[in-house]
Amino acid sequence: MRIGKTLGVALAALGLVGAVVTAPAVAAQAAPPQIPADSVMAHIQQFQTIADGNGGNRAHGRPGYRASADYVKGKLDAAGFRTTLQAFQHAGATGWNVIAEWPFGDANQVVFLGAHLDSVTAGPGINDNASGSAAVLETALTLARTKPNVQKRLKFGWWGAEEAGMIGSRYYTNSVPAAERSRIKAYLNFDMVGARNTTTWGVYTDNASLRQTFETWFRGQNLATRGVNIAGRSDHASFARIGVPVSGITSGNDPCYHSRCDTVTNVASNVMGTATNAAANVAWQLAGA
Ligand code: DPN
Ligand code: ZN
Repeated sequence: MRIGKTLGVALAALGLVGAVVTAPAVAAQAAPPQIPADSVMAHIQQFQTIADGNGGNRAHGRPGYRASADYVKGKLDAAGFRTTLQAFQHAGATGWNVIAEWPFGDANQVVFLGAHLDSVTAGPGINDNASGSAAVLETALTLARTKPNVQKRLKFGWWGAEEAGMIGSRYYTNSVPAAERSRIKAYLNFDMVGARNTTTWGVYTDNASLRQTFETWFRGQNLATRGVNIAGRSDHASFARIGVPVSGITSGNDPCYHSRCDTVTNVASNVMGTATNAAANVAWQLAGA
């Protein structure tokens, strides 16, 4: 039924209703997305430029953070998302979470993807975590571009002040009304997903079924995985705390972790492409696209 409906929509869009066409060429429109690495790297470059123009970082309370939030929100707004800048206070400075909702699918069943948008003050934070921010952003933009039929509601979050102790995501989950908590069926975290020379992908072990969904996708790409336990070190912990099933992925070791050299040259295009397609394919699957 799903294929029939998608096919019909695709035919209508092409103005081919009533014409004789071969099915395979059109059915390809319902396939999971293939996101070009270049599209993701364009965001990475923008985050680097933002850091360069704002004292070399994108940290909480610094102008590079607000510029990062404005960049993400600007892209989402232009793509037709319903977006929110959620302000919070931490250490005498205002921080912001950027939240976007794709207003289709069952609002009682939410699939949430997120990444922290802040860097440390020491550097531009490109692997940590322009990488996850760009992967989630391009996934959201691809959703808006391709408009698959979704059964569940997709939401996206870019968290502030993670480096100060998951402050933004904790603020968000504390603000979620109790009735809404059980509607969030999965939260997937993307933190450090672009490291050069990544050979084995880390998949968070928190939830067996979500973990398996990622692992199956990586296996299909002939990519090796290992189970990782990030515990309380990133924003999935804020969601786990309110009872949401969580997972996520991360790339390999990173010698520039929390340093000045965590620049665009610290991430690889092919790794970013893999991370983004993992995010999108798993999100599409979980949302029943
Ligand atoms: N990205 C680290 C941080 O924000 O400091 C946390 C982390 C460690 C995430 C290891 C993934 C893997
Ligand atoms: Zn991080």
